[in-house]
Amino acid sequence: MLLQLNESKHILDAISSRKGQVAVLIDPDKCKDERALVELLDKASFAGVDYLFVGGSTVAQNDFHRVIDFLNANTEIPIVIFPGASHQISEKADALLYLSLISGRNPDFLIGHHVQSASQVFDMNLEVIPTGYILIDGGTHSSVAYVSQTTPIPSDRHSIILNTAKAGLLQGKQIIYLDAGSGAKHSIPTDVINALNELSHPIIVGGGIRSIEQMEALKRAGANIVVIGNRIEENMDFLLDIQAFTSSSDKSVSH
Ligand code: 1GP
Repeated sequence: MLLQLNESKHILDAISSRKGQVAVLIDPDKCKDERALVELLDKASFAGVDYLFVGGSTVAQNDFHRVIDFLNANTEIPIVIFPGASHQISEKADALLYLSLISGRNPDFLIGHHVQSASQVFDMNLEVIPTGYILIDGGTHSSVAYVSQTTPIPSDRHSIILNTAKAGLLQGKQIIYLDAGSGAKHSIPTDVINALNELSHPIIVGGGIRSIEQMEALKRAGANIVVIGNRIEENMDFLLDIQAFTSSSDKSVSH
């Protein structure tokens, strides 16, 4: 049988189309309660959230599939996999951020997990988005740094961050994802995003984003997507504030 790589680009085009989009990160590890998920979906859809990112550093396969299946059946918001490992793939999502942890030097997270799942992913009806994943020091020892056994780049080393992003793009990555790690004390500084703007590729930013002011600043600096995890896990009503943020964004303007 001839394997066929899926070449659709709907989600990549949507991500590229404008700055200041919002993704809510759903960690299936923490979603045991279906009623809470229903409430989250209601509020996320009211808030005009653009994407649901699903994944995590320590997620069990059955929890991953349970949550993806539930989202697939219950929301129109695009589901994008943000995988922590090779078992976090499903055709029921709209896209897969095909992450390589290019700030690290752990071969498992540069190519190892990819080889394990390549045959399955290659044959899936799933948009695959090559993504250069750069871990930046956010002032805490993050789960992803621990699990990947890699060292984040200090946030003031702009030339290392820029050269890492450039190397990723030269390897064919379509997006750069800057992550300060879940629960970071300091989110990605806006001057890091400014330093990458010359690359003219979409930028996703996450880790430690807890206020609308931070979201506004990251959007102004040029982030295409800001990702919020913990802040919403702690209090879903933050989505009501996000509604004001998304409705003030001019969705017709492309950059
Ligand atoms: C996704 O790691 C982030 O990139 C999520 O971080 O949970 O701190 O929002 P928070």
